[in-house]
Amino acid sequence: MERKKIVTSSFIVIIVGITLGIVILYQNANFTHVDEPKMIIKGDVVMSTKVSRPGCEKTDSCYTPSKIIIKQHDSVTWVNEDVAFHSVTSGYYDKPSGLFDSGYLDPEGSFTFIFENIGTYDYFCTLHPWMKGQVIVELI
Ligand SMILES: [Cu+2]
Repeated sequence: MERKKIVTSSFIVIIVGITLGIVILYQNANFTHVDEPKMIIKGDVVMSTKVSRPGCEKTDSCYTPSKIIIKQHDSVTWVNEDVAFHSVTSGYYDKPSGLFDSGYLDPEGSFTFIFENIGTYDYFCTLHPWMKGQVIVELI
């Protein structure tokens, strides 16, 4: 009889252990899910990862797309999907035009500008001279 008791107790301990294990696993899985970063804003132009190092200019992919064509009075939203700071600044690296400047954009940060006049607008990143892009604004 004593042996049966031990077997039953062991069985109960094992079942409780497995149940606890499943509960802990489930909680961890849930926690990981909640903790995942979410990109809420969808950008027209994206600064993707690793553009803070030279190289993206070779494939014209520092800003993606590097050239965007819009209609007059439309806006463009840039989203920083990199882990480094970037900016969206009108003009050229040594010659900002002063029309727009996002300042330093945090990772996941975004910047929107409405283009009221037709024309071709070059822009760059104040932190990374190789990062260049262009907005072309056409008549409606
Ligand atoms: Cu940059």
